Amino acid sequence: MPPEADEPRVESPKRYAVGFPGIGHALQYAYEEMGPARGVRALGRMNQADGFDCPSCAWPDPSPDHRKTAEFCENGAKAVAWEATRKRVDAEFFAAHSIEQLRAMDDHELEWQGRLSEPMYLASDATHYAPIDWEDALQLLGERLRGLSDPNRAVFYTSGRASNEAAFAYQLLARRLGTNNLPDCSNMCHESSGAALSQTIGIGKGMVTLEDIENAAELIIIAGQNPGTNHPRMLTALEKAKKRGARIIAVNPLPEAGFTRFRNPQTPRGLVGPGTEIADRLLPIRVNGDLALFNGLNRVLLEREEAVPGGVFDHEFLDRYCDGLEAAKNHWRSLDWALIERLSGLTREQIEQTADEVISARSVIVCWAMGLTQHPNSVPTIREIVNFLLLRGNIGRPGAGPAPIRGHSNVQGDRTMGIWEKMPDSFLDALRDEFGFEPPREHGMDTVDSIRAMRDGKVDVFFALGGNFASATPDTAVTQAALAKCGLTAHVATKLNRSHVCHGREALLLPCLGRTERDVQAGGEQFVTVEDSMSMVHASRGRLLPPSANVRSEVAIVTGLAETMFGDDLGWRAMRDDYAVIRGHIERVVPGFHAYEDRVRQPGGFVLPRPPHDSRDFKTETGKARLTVNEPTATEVPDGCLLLQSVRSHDQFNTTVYGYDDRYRGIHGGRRVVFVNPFDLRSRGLADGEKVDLISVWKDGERRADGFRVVSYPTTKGCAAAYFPEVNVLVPLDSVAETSNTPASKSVAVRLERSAQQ
Ligand SMILES: Nc1nc2c(c(=O)[nH]1)N[C@H]1C(S)=C(S)[C@@H](COP(=O)(O)OP(=O)(O)OC[C@H]3O[C@@H](n4cnc5c(=O)[nH]c(N)nc54)[C@H](O)[C@@H]3O)O[C@H]1N2
Ligand SMILES: Nc1nc2c(c(=O)[nH]1)N[C@H]1C(S)=C(S)[C@@H](COP(=O)(O)OP(=O)(O)OC[C@H]3O[C@@H](n4cnc5c(=O)[nH]c(N)nc54)[C@H](O)[C@@H]3O)O[C@H]1N2
Ligand SMILES: [Mo]
Repeated sequence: MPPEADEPRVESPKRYAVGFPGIGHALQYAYEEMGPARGVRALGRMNQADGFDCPSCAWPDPSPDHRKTAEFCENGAKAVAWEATRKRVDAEFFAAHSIEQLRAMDDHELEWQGRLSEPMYLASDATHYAPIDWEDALQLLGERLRGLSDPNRAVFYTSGRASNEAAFAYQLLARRLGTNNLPDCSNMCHESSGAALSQTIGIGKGMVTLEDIENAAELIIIAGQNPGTNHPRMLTALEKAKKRGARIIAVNPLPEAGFTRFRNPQTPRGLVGPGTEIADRLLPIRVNGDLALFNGLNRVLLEREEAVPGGVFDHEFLDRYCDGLEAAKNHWRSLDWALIERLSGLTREQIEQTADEVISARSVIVCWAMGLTQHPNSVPTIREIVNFLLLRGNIGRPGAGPAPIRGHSNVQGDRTMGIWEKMPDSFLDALRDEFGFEPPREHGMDTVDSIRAMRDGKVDVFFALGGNFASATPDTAVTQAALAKCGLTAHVATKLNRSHVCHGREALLLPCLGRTERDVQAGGEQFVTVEDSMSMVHASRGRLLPPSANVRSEVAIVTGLAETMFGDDLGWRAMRDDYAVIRGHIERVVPGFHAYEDRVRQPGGFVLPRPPHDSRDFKTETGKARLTVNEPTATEVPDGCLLLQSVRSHDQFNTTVYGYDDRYRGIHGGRRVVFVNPFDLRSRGLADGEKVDLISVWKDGERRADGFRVVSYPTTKGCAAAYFPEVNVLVPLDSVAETSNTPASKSVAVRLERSAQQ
C-alpha cells in the first residue's frame, strides 16, 4: 500500500541542504522502486555523456571532462526511481478500479500505482477503462481529430519532458491538422520570462553559462527560486562560485535551506563537514515585492551615478547598445521611497546596502524562477531586472547576465521546436518550405485560453503529450469541469494521474516510454535530444528495459497517429523508423541547428546561438537592448488577508508527489499545511497546530480549500505559503500575469478561518 497522508508532523526547519540524509533518501527510493540491480544501473547512467538526461529539472550538466561518476542529485534520483519502478498499471488494475474509485485517490496514490503498461479506452458513460489495441486507439483518436468541424476545436498540450524529436513531430501534427492550439506547461512557468526578455533583449532565453556562474560572476542574486529543492545541482555551482570569492544574495520570503548551508554530496568533506554557507545575505522580501525592490535598486544606482558621474553606469555600453535610458531615469527620479518600502517589505537601508554591493561587483548575474514569474506584474518585474543589468553593462560579458532557471528538463527545447501557440512567421515559413503544406497563421490558445474555451464548450478533443493538466492548472474546480466538457481527452503518459480520471466524454490513455528506457525502432536503437536552461543541446539515450512490450515511444505514437490521419504524406514513417530523419527536418527548419546530427553526437553536445551573450547583438524592434519604464506595483491584499504563494515541497516534482515529507522545512507525513509568520498568527488569535480553511478573495468571488494545519514559520509578515497543487483550487482562472497570461499562482490573497473540525 502507498504510505498515507495523515496529520502532518512539524519540527524545526533544516539549516543545511543535502549531506548524508539526502543521499540516504535518494538511495532508499531507488531501492524500493527499482530493486538494487536496476537502481545502480539506472543511476550510474544518469547525466553521463553516453547515458540519459536526468528527467527532473533543466539544470545544465558540467562539460564531459568534469562530470562525476554520480552526476545527479537526490531529486533526480527520485525522478528516475519513480519512472523505473517495477510496479505496473495494466488492464487488470483498471478492471479492479472504477473511475470513481480512482478519483478518490490523491495525487501521490495515483502515480504510486506504477507504470502504465498498455493502451486503455474509456467509452462514454463507462465506469472503467478497458484495454484497446494500439491500432484501434490511434484510429479512434485520428477519426475524432479528422471529424472536427474546425481544427481549432482541438487542443494539443505539451509538458516539458518531451524530447526535441517528439515535440517537433507533435507540433507538425497539430499544424498539419490546421491549428496553432499548442499550449504547454511553459505558459504556467517561464512565459513571463520569455515575454520580458524578448521585449528587452530580443530573445526569450537565459544569457548565462555554467562557467559564468562557477568561474566569473562576482555577485549572484537569486530571486524567487529555491535551488536546494528544485535545482539541487545548482548548489554545487554556487559552492564553486563562493569558494573563489563570489557573493550571493538570496531574495525570498522564505529562508530556504539551500541558502544557509550546503553539504556537497559529491565531495567526501561535503558529506560530513560543516558545509558551505551559500547566501551571504537573505533579503526577506514581501511576496510580489520584487518590482519595487528592483525599482529601488535602480534608483540608488542612478543616485550614486549622479553623485559621481561615470562611477556606476557603463556609459559606453549604454550609448552603443541600448535605448530608453532617459525615460527610465526620469521614472526612477520620481519614485517615492515610502511606496518602495511598503511594496517590497524591505527598508531603504537594505536596498541601498544591496546596491552598494552591486556597485562593487564587476559582474552580476540575476537568477530567478517561479517566485518571480507567477504574479500579475511578472513581466514588468523581469523587465526591471533587465534594466538593472543593463545599467552596468551586465550582459554579454563573462560572469554577467539574466538567468531564468527553467523547470522541466526539456521545456526550453520544446519551445525551440515550435511548441508555442504564437510561433513567428519565420518558423511557419520554414515549416512550409520543408514540408510543402501551408501551416495555419492565426495564433492559437495558450493554457488559460484553452481552459476558457473548454469551459465554453468550444473544444472537442484535448490531447496531451505528458503532464497533468487537471492538477497543474489554476482554478481546479473550473478546469476539471472544463475537461469534462470535451468530447475526447487523450493522454500520452508514463503514470496515472488526475488528468486521466477527470476526463472528457470519452478518454484514451496511451502509455509511453520514459527517458530512461531503451527505444528501438525499425531503424535500430534510437536516442533523443534535449536543450537545458543554458541553451546546451545534447543527446539522451535510455538504457533500461521498457515497462512492457506494449508501450510505445512518444515519437512513435505521434507519427503513428499522423499516419492514420494523413497517410504518409510528410514522411511520418521514416521519422518514426529513424529519429535522425526528424533531426534532419529540425536542422532545416530551426535556426542554430546546422550539422545537428554530427554536433549532437559529440560528448556534451553543442550550444545554440545566444546573440546578446555572444556578441551583444540585440534582435529587438530597434536593434538595441531596451530600457523600459515599469511602475512599481504589488498585488492588492484586502484588509485582514495574507498574500499566499504556492511552493513545491522537497518530495514532489510538480504534481508528481513522491511522498508526504518536506524535510528541509521540517514537515513530515502530510501536505495540507500553511506557513504563516508568528506575528500574523497572533494578530488573528491563531496558534501553531490549529486547522484553518483558506479562502481566496478576488474580484470575481471567493474560493475555499479546507483543513490546513497552521505552521508558525519565519516567512515575511503579511505573507503565507502552501503547497502546489493543493491550493490551485484557490487561484482564479482570470488572475493572470499581464502579457504572458501566466496564472498568478504566487499572488493569491487569502483569509484564514479556523476550521470547524480541529
Ligand atoms: N525536485 C523538484 N525539482 C523541480 C520541480 C519540482 O517540483 N521538484 N519543478 C521544476 C519546475 S517545472 C520548475 S518551474 C522549477 C521551479 O523552481 P522554483 O521556482 O524554485 O519552485 P517553487 O517551489 O515554486 O519556489 C518558488 C520560490 O520562490 C519564492 N517566492 C515565492 N514568491 C516570491 C516572490 O514574490 N518574490 C520572491 N523573491 N520570491 C518568491 C518561494 O519562497 C520559493 O523559494 O523547478 C523544477 N525542478
Ligand atoms: N499553484 C501552482 N501551480 C503551478 C505551479 C506553481 O508553482 N504553483 N507551477 C507551474 C509550473 S512551473 C509547471 S511547469 C506546471 C507543470 O505542469 P505539467 O507539466 O502539466 O505537470 P507535471 O506534474 O510535471 O506532469 C506530471 C505527469 O507527466 C507524466 N510524465 C512524466 N514523464 C513523462 C514522459 O516522459 N512522457 C510523458 N508523455 N509523460 C510523462 C506523468 O504521467 C506525470 O503524472 O505546473 C504549473 N502549476
Ligand atoms: Mo515549470
